[in-house]
Amino acid sequence: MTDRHRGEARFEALLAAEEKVEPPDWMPDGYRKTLIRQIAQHAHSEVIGMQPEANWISRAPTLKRKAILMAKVQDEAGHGLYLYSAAETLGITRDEMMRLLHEGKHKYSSIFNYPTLSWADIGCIGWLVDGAAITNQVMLTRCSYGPYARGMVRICKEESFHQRQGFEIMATLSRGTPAQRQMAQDGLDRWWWPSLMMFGPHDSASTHSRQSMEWKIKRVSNDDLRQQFVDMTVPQAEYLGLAIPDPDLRWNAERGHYDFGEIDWDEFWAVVKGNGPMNRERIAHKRAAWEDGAWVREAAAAYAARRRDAVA
Ligand code: FAQ
Repeated sequence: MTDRHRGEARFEALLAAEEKVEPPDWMPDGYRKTLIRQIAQHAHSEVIGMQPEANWISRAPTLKRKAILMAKVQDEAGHGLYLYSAAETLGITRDEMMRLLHEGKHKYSSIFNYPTLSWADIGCIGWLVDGAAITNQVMLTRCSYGPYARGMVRICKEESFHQRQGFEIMATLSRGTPAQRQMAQDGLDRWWWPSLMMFGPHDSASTHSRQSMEWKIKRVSNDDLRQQFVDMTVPQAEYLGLAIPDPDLRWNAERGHYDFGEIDWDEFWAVVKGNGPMNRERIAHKRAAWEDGAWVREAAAAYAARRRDAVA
């Protein structure tokens, strides 16, 4: 038996036994490539996702809300760092991931290409966007790749808190003045469909799902996760007294799930391909931050080199 055959057999055995594949283990090239693509995309989403929220730090309605929002945005930066570290264990450098993002060769979640126009949008990001993110990420705690799965455990705990803070903002606005209730409804009207798009194309149009599920990277399909999110969120909207902007939404007793309308897939693909309302601004801001921070990276690298020399 060659080394490659032994590696392949061990990889298959790990998957079958529900054990984790770890960085030194042999893995198929496609498995490594898929993980780098998905984890890098996920990390970029966390980092770009800081922008729409940071837009409201200086305008949060109270000092307490400002402190909470700052902590949340910092959490997202932390998630990005765990995820970049997880991707690095697969043999790609952080500089390379940044280059690919800045050149438009790496994607990030479509959701962060929409603007945050009011304070209610911060509530909607927590309630809906973090809600959708957790729905997707709970399954990733069972991903077959160890560093990604372990990173997701901590991220999910923090995302749950984020979801609660967003829901609390929405609850406060919904119980407020007519203008505040209107602001909450307007936020829901604009964030509902983009939140459903976060789960990706229909299973029939998903290029990676079948293979990723065979490799136990993904555990639940895009459409099944989207359905879980709708079933969880509709009663929450009812509790808030807000109307979900979908005339086709209704409970289907036979299926035991909510039926809902069709996503505008032309809009989804336009956003994914770089033509959403905020794509250009998001990448321009990200690149400027990377360039402005060059001196910090250089100073940190020089400090690390001096310490190495001192130890040697
Ligand atoms: N946006 O074959 P599939 C967050 C692409 S974190 C852009 O189904 P896959 C935290 C997909 O990449 C949110 N592109 O792909 C937070 C592929 O293109 P490619 C991010 C999308 O990978 C909250 C093509 O379409 N979460 O929100 C999208 O099997 C608040 C075909 O799709 C993650 O990244 C999309 N929505 O399934 C931060 C979770 N959907 O790569 C701040 C990890 C699909 O071949 C504030 N990722 N595409 O060029 C995943 O679970 C999966 O990658 C999916 C997509 C489910 C997103």
